[in-house]
Amino acid sequence: MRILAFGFLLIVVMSCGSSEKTYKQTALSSSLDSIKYWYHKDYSLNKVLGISLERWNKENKLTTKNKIIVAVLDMQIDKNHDDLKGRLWINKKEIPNNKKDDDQNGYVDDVEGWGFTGDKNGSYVQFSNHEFIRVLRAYQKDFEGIKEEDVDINKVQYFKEYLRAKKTYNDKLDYNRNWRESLIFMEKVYPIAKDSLKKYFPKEGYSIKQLDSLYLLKKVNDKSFWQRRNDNDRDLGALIEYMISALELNQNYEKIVDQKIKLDSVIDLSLNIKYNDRKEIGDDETQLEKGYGNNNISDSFSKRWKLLYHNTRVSGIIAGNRDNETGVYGFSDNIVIMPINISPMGDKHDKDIAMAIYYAVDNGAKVINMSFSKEFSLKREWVDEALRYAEKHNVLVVSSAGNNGFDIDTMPKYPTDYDYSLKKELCGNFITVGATTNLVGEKLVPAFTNYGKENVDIFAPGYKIYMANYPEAYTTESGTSYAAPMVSGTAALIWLYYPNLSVQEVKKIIFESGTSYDIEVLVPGGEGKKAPFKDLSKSGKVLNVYNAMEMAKEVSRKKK
Ligand SMILES: [Ca+2]
Ligand SMILES: [Ca+2]
Ligand SMILES: [Ca+2]
Repeated sequence: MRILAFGFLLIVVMSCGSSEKTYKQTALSSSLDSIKYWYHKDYSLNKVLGISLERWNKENKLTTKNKIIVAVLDMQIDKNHDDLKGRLWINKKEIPNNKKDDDQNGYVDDVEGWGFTGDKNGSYVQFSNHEFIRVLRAYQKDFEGIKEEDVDINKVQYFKEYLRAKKTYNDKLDYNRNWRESLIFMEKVYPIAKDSLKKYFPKEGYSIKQLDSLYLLKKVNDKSFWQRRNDNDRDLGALIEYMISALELNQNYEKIVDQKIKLDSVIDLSLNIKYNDRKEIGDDETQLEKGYGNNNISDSFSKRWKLLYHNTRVSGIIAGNRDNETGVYGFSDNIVIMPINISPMGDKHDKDIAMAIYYAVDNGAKVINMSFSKEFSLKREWVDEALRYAEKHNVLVVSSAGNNGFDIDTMPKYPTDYDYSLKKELCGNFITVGATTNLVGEKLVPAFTNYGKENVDIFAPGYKIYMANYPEAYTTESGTSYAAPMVSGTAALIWLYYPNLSVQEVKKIIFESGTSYDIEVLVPGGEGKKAPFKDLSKSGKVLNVYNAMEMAKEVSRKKK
C-alpha cells in the first residue's frame, strides 16, 4: 500500500481484525451515508445518527412569532447567500453610513454586526499570529535561556507555559517548512508528470485506479513520496506517484501554487514573532476597549484570500432558509444571525473574543456560537469575565471542541469554561461540542475530533455535513466547527418556544436529552485503542433536538 502525502498529515486508520465485539454493530448502506441531510435524521425512525430535527419539524404543531438572535463569532460572511439573505441581524437603532454611533453602543455605523479584526482601510486582517507566538513574545524577555530552578516560585506556571509555547512553535515551524518544501517540489514536477502521462492517456482523464495499475508496471523502486522528493526523482514511476498523490489530495497546479503562496504568509506572518497583526487595526492591544475595527462584515472583493466561507457554513447550519425549500435547512426561520468577525488566518485574540461576547450580549443575542479553538490563551481572564457577563444576562455560549484528535482534559483547548489548575468550571453557560459521524459502531467518533470526559460536554454530527459555502454555494465538509452550530441552533429553538427557561436550564436540557449509545468507539489519536462512547464526554451523549424540545416543554410548563 502506498501512503502518500506531500502536505497534510494523513491519518491512516488501520483496521485490526478483532475477534470479539462487545457491542452490536449496525452496518449502514453506502446510500444512507450519502444522504445529504443525514445529520437531521432520527436514529429510532431512520436508523441514521442525526439530531432528529426533521422529526421534530414533522411532528411539531406549535407556532411562534418570537425571534431570537444567534451571534456567530467567526470570519467574514457571505451576506448575499441565497440561504442567508433576510436571515441576518439588522441594527435598526443605527443610521447607516453617517459616521455616527446613533445608538451609542460604542460602535459607529454597526448596522449589520461588527468586524473586530477590521482594518483602517475598511477591509480586514488576513493573517494573525498564532497564540503561542504571543505567549513567546510576552514571556521571552523573562525566561529566555533560564533554567527552571532559577525561576521565581510565583512565576513557574508562566515559565511552563513559555516552554510549552516554545515547543509548539518549533514543531509547527518544522511541519510548515517541510510542507512548503513539498509544495515547492510539486510545483516543479506537476507539469512534468502531467506531460509524461499524456503518452498513456492522451485525453488526460485518468483515475487513481488507472494510475495505480500503470505505477505497478513502471515503478523502479518502492520509495515513499518523501524519499523521492528528497532525492528529486524524475523516473516515470516517481512521476506517476506524484500525480496519484496530487489526485488523492484533490490538487491541481493552480491549487498547489495557491497553497504555496498562502503557506509563505503563514510562515512569514502567523509564525513570525516580529509580525504585529494589530498594526493594521490600530488598537491598544493591552486593554479592553470598544469601537476598534470596522463595520464591514462581508468583504468579498478587497483581499486576495476571501475569508467568507467559514461563517457562511456555520450560519447556514443554524439559520439557513427553510422556506425556500432548497440548499440547507436551519433550525427555524425565526432565527436571526448576528455576524461578528474576529477570525483571521492564525489565532483569534482573547481581546477580540471578549469584546465580541460583550457586543453580542449588549445587542440582544441569546446564543453565541464560537466555532474555533486554540491551544494557548494569553489573556484568558478577559474571556472568563466576558463569559460570566454573558451568564449574568442569560446568554448561552457554544464552543467547538477542536480538530486535533486530543484529549482536552490533558491538552488544554481555549476558549474554555474550565480552570485546568482548580479542575472546575467557572460558569454555567458554556457548552463544548465534539463531532460524531454517521457510522454506527466503533467509528462513531471521527479521528479528528477532540474529546474529554470533563471538557467536552456533548457530541453532535460534524462529519460529511452538507452546508452553505462561499464562493461555491454549497459544499460537504467535516469538523467540530459544524457540530457546535447544531447545539447553538437547538438552544435557539428551545428559547423560541420556551423563553422562560434560564441559560442553566437550557444547558441541562441539552445535556440530559441527548441520545446515549452503549458502544465502544475508537479513541481519536489512540492508535486503535477503544473506549466506551460515554467516557469521551461529560454527558456521554449525542445531541437530540426532538428529545430536547420534549424535555424543554416539561421544564417550562412546571415553571409557569
Ligand atoms: Ca452603534
Ligand atoms: Ca450611524
Ligand atoms: Ca434553504
